[in-house]
Amino acid sequence: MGNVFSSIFGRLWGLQKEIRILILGLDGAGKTTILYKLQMGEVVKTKPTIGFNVETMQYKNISINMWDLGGQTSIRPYWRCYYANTAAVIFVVDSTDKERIDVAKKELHLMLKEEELSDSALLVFANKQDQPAAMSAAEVSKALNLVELKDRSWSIVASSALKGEGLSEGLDWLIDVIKEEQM
Ligand code: G3D
Ligand code: MG
Repeated sequence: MGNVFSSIFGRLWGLQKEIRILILGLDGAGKTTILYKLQMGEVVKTKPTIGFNVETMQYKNISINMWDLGGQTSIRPYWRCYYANTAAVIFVVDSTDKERIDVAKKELHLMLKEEELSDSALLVFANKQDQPAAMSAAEVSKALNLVELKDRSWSIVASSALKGEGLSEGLDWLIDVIKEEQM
């Protein structure tokens, strides 16, 4: 994964512009594991001064904000300060969590309605593919109703953060889109 790290973020680095990415998903989906797997450096957990934890990561000109969705509707208005100039949203799904896939769907679509995210590309990781009971990427895509998304570049990629599989494929796609649409 060290190679993945240097090639992907080396390419982002070359863009010479601050890039903001949000990594979202229900708790336990695998967001933190994905960041560590990509060797993004230290993940800093902020003190929950306004009622929720935002983990932030800064690497060169990439700024990543990451938080857990679900059951947090009352504090959602505060998230706006993190939306501005967001190039991309990475939405991580635990593909084994069939019980909460509807919650994930609701949260995803609610988030994408935000005006400030209207130009953001969307990458979905159908994570935990190493588990036998995992839904396939196609099944997750259907459950999240991704085909309903209009006027947005999106893609879904099967991943196993545990094994480091699918991550570079997904990020490669995302970087190409960011380059095409925002540079
Ligand atoms: P979050 O940051 O989205 O809340 P985490 O999720 O990254 O903390 O991951 C939650 C749990 O799922 C962790 O297990 C982690 O190891 C596991 N996990 C993450 N990605 C994968 C994956 O691709 N496959 C499998 N099998 N497990 C994964 P623990 O046991 O530490 O709670
Ligand atoms: Mg986490």
